[in-house]
Amino acid sequence: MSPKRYLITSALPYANGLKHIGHLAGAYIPADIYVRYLRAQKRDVVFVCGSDEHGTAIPIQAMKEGTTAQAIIDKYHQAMKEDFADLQISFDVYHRTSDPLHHETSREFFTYLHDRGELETKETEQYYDEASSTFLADRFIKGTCPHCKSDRAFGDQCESCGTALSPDELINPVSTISGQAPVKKLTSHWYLPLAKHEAFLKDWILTQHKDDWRASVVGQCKSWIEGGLQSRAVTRDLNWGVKVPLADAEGKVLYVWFDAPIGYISATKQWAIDNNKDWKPYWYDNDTQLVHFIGKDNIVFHCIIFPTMLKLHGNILPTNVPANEFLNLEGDKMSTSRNWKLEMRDYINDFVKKENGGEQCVDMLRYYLTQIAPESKDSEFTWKGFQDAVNSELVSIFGNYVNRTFVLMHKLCNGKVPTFHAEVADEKDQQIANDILATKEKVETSLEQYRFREALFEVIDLARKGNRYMQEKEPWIVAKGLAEDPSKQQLIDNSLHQCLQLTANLAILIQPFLPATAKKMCYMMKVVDKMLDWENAGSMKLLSVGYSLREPQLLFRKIEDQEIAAQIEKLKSGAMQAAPEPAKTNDSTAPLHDLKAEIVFDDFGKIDLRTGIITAAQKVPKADKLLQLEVDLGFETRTILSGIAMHFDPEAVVGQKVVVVANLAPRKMRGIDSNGMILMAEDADGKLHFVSAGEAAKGGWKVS
Ligand code: B3M
Ligand code: ZN
Repeated sequence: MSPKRYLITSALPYANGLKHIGHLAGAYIPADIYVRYLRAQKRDVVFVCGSDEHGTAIPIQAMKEGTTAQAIIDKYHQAMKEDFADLQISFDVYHRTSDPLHHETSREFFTYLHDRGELETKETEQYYDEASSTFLADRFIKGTCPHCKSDRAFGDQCESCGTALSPDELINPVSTISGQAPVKKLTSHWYLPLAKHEAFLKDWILTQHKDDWRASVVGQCKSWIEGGLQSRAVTRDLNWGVKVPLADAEGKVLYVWFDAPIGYISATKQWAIDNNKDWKPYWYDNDTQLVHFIGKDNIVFHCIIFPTMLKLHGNILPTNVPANEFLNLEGDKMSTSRNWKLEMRDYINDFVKKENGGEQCVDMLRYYLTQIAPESKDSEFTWKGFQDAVNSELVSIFGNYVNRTFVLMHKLCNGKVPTFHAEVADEKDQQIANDILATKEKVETSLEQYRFREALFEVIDLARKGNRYMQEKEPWIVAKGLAEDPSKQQLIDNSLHQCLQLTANLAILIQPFLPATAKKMCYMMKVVDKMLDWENAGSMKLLSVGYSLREPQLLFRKIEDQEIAAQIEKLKSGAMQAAPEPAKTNDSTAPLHDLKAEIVFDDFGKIDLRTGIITAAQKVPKADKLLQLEVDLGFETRTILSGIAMHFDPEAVVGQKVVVVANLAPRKMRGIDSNGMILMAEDADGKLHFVSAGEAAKGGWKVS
């Protein structure tokens, strides 16, 4: 018995910056596939999301961009909403937590818990900035890290070594607002006493859901519960967020992780208002399946804290929380501070919005991100992997199958769906029909267990079987004997009839994953979208005999080598402009033997290395990391941008004899053309040193 209705949520992204493909692969694409599948089954489903516009992340971004918190959320809310729409993530509502409806909903929720005595209050001492008369959230306190001694440490985490910190651990703390040393002051807050709910959480997660939730999710919850459940503060001293709805709570707001998940409820309310529906059954009726799609860093909030809140508030609990692991990029973790990332927007601009792009490029990305989805362990996006997935699977298997079917049908069957002559059918014709039905069932099982990679694999595998079937039947060879034996047309008809019915089935099965492709296939088959209803899958009568079909269109274009090379280059030059990665480890030998793959002498021979003398140096405006250098190569003077500004003052490098990669393709950064690259050596502490050509060197000597 299937449930009466579904409420599907994707994590509400912080409105403090554009989101990258790791987010997309983790919480948005799988949710969208699931929702499209449910819709194709005509289930009652609402898909909600929205921007998370509270928390310290917002005012901090405002400080960075020199603007107001309001301007930040307005900018990024709009941008994220557009990016999701461009990538065909089909939310029924994309709400925002700054909306009055959300403030009201969150306050009601807090009040309900408060009035029933479910929250405790505690007084603690917290850092206070006297200059600005505010309590300081952890992120607003900076100091020296007690572990690595870096001064890039904050009250919640050290940016250099990554250790989680509390403000008390910082050496020489200062306020990031005033720059002054903060003082300790008493403050009181409301807490959710999780320990009181331990028995419930244990039973609900570790017993009831131990088999149907992902092992990684249950595992994280288990270690949290077993580590001892602490009371969690649900309010903060901050002037940005949902005001605490109590008389004695001046200057206090709800903690962002208290109000953000309530955002799912507010979004549902907004959807109900917009569509003249009732939102209540989606949050109160036990016959609703609530599923949260998130990344693994949000597990505790969605599996422990929010469910406890929901239970106390009388709501239903999530049926599943299919959290994904992380997606790495070209051999490294994605990181905003190191600028090692691929933003959704970059992909949209470089592929979707290009002349040969469009919706097919949306589907190409959706395909690859599903194929490598980090469902059970971290996985990796590589541009080469993207190219291979598109060229050797989408183009060569799926696209090729559909195209061949259409071309042959036009050539051998007058552009019409041919009759199936049962009297000459063989077991291969039957086998392909069986394969279709079996695939449908496998895709259903996989999707219902949130195994999206596996489901997609089955669909592609069916196209692979279609190619094999066609190859075995070879109707184009059979056609050569037609003049001698016209009855052979029946064999041709049978194979193309089956191939066409398979094409129609492929459109249904691929639709949740690649919606634009399915639509294009419907256009080619001259059928309405209704044919894509899931219940039609498995049928060998989707296209009527004698029906004439359109000329084929290419479903996917190839990804060229140059496109891949350009993206890798862009990624690397972007990262070069970001802060140099601080040394991650105290083990000073570790990174040094990390040799790259072997190359042959010819590879090395392509690089033209020359000696040069730096004759002038200046900082590049608005780029903390870059120095603009003039380098005398003897035969000419070059402008070269180098990411060394954090290590050297401009004055200190003038006169330096250096080694230059002289034949590197020019690259524009911050509007300046950089013509070459200076060789630098990095020691185990992450400090940079010039590779010197020796004191006697003149500009232009060859180095080999
Ligand atoms: N904004 C954190 C994140 O984007 C947070 C999710 C809220 S979901 C209710 O990872
Ligand atoms: Zn540190």
